[in-house]
Amino acid sequence: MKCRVCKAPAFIKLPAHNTAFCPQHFQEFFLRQVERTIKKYRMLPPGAKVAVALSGGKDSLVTALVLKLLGYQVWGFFIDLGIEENDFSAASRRAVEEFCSRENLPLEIFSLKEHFHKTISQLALREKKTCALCGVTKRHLMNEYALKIGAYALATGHTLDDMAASLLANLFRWDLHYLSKGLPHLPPEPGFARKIKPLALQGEREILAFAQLHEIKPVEAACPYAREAKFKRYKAALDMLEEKSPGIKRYFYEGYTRHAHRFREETARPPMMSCLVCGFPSVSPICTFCRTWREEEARQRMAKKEPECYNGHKSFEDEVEKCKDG
Ligand code: Q46
Ligand code: ZN
Ligand code: ZN
Repeated sequence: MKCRVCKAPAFIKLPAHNTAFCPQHFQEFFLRQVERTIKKYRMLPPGAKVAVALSGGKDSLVTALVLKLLGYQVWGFFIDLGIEENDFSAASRRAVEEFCSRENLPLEIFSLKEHFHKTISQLALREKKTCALCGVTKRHLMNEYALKIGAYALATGHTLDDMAASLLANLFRWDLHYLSKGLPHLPPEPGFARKIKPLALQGEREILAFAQLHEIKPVEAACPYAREAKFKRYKAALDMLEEKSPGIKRYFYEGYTRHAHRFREETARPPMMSCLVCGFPSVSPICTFCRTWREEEARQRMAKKEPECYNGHKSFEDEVEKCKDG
């Protein structure tokens, strides 16, 4: 197989695009593709300041590098979750620090242990839904960081495989709320930063090849709490379809982005109020983040508040129960 442009030996074959490239022309192709995605979904104006959520995995590191190469101001943000099993958090932190120092990118590290004297590992001892609370935690802190630095948008490393698999999962459940929120660009709302996913149309193979080309060294350890069996099944089903019909994942997801507004009309937003502790929008008087990490402060605030403001929940303990139930 030869490079489509220069006929040198191919470094990567891309069946979805019915083509192959040498390293140099793959690099140009990949950057052009991401640039098109950014333009297509009007994610960023030229040279904008972008907060990039870095986990230490290849997808978020590639997102940061691509945005840098496309001329955006990248500000890295890493959350140290304090997961000691598999050396997960320490190894992730090292991967992010090494990457940012090599690429000369500013990096802010937020340590849960330093700020709240608690970690995800400790939380996991008493909470069953570790991943759900970890997700809430990350989303809250990333949003806070993007707003704090005045970034035009908050970028995450979700790939085409991620977007297509969650679309499939949400369709199977007919989860209209999530079906309205699966777009690669979610505009800002009061209290919420703009959210973008620049790799939303890029497949894992291409991203892996780009990471190898740039000698990106992602964390190899896996989070011990990952329970992705169901999500992996959706990915495997899509991989099987992609093998038979190259390009089908992209067709599936891109088609959705044209029709997502139909789901939006169907889903009413729950009434928003401001969390009594952090002031960010919340569906209950104290947001899940503050209930989880600022328990004492949350308890004090709830004690001062009149019961009718509690959405029918009379005490902080009731609020915690509500959160546990999902
Ligand atoms: S870090 Fe957190 Fe993930 Fe680990 S505890 Fe679950 S959500 S699996 S991406
Ligand atoms: Zn070439
Ligand atoms: Zn809060």
